[in-house]
Amino acid sequence: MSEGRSYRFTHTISRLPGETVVKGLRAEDMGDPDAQLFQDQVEAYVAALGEAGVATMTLDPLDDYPDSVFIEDAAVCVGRVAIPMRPGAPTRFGEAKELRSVLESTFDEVLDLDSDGFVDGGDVLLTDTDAFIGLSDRTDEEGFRALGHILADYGYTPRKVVTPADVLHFKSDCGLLDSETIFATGRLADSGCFGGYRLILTPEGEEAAANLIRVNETVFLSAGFPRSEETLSDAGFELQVLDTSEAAKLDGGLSCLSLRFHLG
Ligand code: CIR
Repeated sequence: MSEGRSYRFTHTISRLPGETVVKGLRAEDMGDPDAQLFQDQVEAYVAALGEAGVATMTLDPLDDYPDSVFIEDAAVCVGRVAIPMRPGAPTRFGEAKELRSVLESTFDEVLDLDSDGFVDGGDVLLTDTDAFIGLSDRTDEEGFRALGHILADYGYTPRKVVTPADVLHFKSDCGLLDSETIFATGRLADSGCFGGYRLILTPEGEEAAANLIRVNETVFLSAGFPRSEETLSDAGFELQVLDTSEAAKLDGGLSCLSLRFHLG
């Protein structure tokens, strides 16, 4: 079933952070992000995505939503279909509605979750065949059921998994490297959730490197994780290292900063 659909993309959508990004949610205060530097980092990220072979779209900041730069949480995209999420943080719930007109003009179909539950895109890892959906502080059983129901129609097997305690999103701790291989932290892999996949473990102490993305032939990795870089280069992946220091201050990483999809 659609070999490579989990990482072969033609398009991305990102959103620039606005001035209010300094009010973004965080589990632990490491200081506010610098709004200008954050914007520069998102622009560099979008340029790098373009070099990986996708057409990029960059949306204006939404000042009413300090966390809206983390656009991945507001929708899940499968081919020509977009599914707005129901973000689990009250200050983020409206982001999906703000995104809707862009989704409607970009995708053939926009499908709504049939649920009062909650699900954040950051808790959803799509492989070519499976949809891992992590229950977390942001994603609940009802959200899992509703999203799993839609994704099953597109050939994905929904797999209910659990985001580790004290970890924001399932994908904070893992990223897809190819159709069979996942880069994951030991604390997540230890839960045994990745049966059927080859795992490369994130080196201890470099857990934040796990939130990587693959786009076509390029694996994007956050800067500052030399052992992860070595491990992934040795495994034969083509790496592009990007500075995500400002996103990290709000518990975000590479996957959160774009919606990636294939309009084939
Ligand atoms: C939040 O707490 O919702 C944001 N500060 C960070 C969201 C990161 N998104 C992601 O991991 N997909």
